Amino acid sequence: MGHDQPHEHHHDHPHDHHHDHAHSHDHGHSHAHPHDHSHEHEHEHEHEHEHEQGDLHYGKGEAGLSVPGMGQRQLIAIEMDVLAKNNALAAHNREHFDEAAQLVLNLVSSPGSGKTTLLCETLRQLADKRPCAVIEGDQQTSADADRIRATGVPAVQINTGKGCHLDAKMVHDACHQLPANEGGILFIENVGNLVCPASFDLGEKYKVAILSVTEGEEKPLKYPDMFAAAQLMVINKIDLLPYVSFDVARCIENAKRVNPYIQVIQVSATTGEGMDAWLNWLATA
Ligand SMILES: Nc1nc2c(ncn2[C@@H]2O[C@H](COP(=O)(O)OP(=O)(O)O)[C@@H](O)[C@H]2O)c(=O)[nH]1
Ligand SMILES: [Mg+2]
Repeated sequence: MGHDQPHEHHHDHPHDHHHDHAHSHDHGHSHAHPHDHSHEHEHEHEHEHEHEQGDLHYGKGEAGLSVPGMGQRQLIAIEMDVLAKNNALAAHNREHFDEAAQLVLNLVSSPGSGKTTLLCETLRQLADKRPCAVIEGDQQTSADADRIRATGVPAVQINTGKGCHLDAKMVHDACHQLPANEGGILFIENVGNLVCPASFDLGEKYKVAILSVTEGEEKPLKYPDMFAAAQLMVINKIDLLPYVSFDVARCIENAKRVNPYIQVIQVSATTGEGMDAWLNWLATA
């Protein structure tokens, strides 16, 4: 891929000339303006002709996304409403977590990066040292909660159905199913994807983004919201580095471009390499 195109990222800023169009067409009316896009499209051709022919960008309006038949203002109104309700519940969760002096971490990643494997190994290492509890989010099945329970740690599975992320209400409900965990750690494994969970505060102290070396070092740039929201990036499966062309230094550089403050730990959940650094991070988080 074109690693050496930093201008591409900087141009992708939401504040640009397309806004004027969205404003003039979208005065909060409830009916849709299907021509929003064709205008944006024409503009892209005028101003970005140096880009490859055929590239499309649907995230340049005020809402940052496109839904067929809906205007940008409508989308923003819906999103603000949903997020405001979620944020209020997340604040409520956070109060409970603080009262119980419980460290709560929201683990986010693509499917298969190794969240559950890392969790199981972490729980084994923390056994008899610190009480832990787990909330598992997946669209279907209780497979991951079963893997967690096999370690002896209480776990609640949340199935989101067609939903692509956990929200604060789900976590609130799940907490009522778990024993009190005073002074312990509550790990929340979110539904696997690098997009939707970024916007939803669950009341956690930190989001931890897990990226495995089989996924490619450019992922922080492709999914910047997730890495911007995370306190820590865990690079997992480092035991596979000899077999894949994954540039660790470049990955860290990419993550720091979207989040200069992000911390980074490299681990292998299966060989145990790097686990000490992760456990130390947990001890001081
Ligand atoms: N080689 C290697 N495989 C791993 C590692 N961590 C997880 N895996 C494997 O990756 C696959 C997905 O792991 P899982 O924990 O289910 O990922 P999740 O979807 O993020 O919860 C499984 O086959 C794991 O055995 C690791 O550090 N090294
Ligand atoms: Mg899992």
